[in-house]
Amino acid sequence: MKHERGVALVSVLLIVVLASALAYHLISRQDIAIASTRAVLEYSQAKEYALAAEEVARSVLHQNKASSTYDHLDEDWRFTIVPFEIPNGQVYLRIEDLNTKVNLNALSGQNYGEISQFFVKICDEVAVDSRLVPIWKDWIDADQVTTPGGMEDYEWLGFEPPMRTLDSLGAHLSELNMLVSLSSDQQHQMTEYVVILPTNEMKLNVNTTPAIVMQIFDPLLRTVDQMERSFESVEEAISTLPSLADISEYLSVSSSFFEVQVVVHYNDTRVDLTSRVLIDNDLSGGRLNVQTYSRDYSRRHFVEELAGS
Ligand SMILES: [Ca+2]
Repeated sequence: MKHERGVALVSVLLIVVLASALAYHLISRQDIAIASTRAVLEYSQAKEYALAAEEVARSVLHQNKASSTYDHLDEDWRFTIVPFEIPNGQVYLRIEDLNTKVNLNALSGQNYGEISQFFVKICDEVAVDSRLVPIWKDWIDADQVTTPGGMEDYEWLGFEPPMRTLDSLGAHLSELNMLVSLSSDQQHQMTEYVVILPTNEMKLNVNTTPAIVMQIFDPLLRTVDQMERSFESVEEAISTLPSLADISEYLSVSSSFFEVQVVVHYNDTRVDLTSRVLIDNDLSGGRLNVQTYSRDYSRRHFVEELAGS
């Protein structure tokens, strides 16, 4: 009898232990599910704040374009107030002009002979083999005619693994790494000079292009950062800086491409957004469009830089 009671007690204890373990397991799983749902919700909310900041930037750019025909560094879009305070967080926002760097896609356009010389100088500045210039040109131009020093499908198919050229405009600077090996320092330096825009036009805004890029065209332009630049026309800029006359066809006083950089801190979540926008001044329709053509959530921004602009 005693033995049977002992067995019953052990059985009851076993059931209690199993029930406790099951309850603990269920509670743990529920905690994980709650934490996971909270993370998803917070990320979605932070992403919405980032998109809202992009909308603010587009609106600032729209107002700027509607009010003046030229862009310079003392305009409102340069001084967007940061950070915006939001419930349980902050939003940092900065707008950068992209018509301040040499467009790599311009190598597939007109005037390859002249434009390639600008890129050769940039390669010299960042200590990259200038053979990159004809190789990149063949990579993005629509034809299969090999440029001197370049490579089209015929050459690329001989590699292991074999490759074929893109034959359309590049979309991201990282594509350069397909063609040549660049150190992270070289890549970083390259971004000071060049940009990839969804056009084969080369257009630099004389009011906003920094001296580091300007001096590629003439060493005398090394001092432009110390000047007040708010030229209303390219002719006015040339009258002050005569060496610009040689590259006047690549100059403008207004910009069409901008980059919007956003950082959102919301509770424990952070979202970094880099949006690129195109301002399309449809003169025939009388409409001004500020369109986002790319969004990237992978690039991390320095909040200090955004707050200090
Ligand atoms: Ca090609």
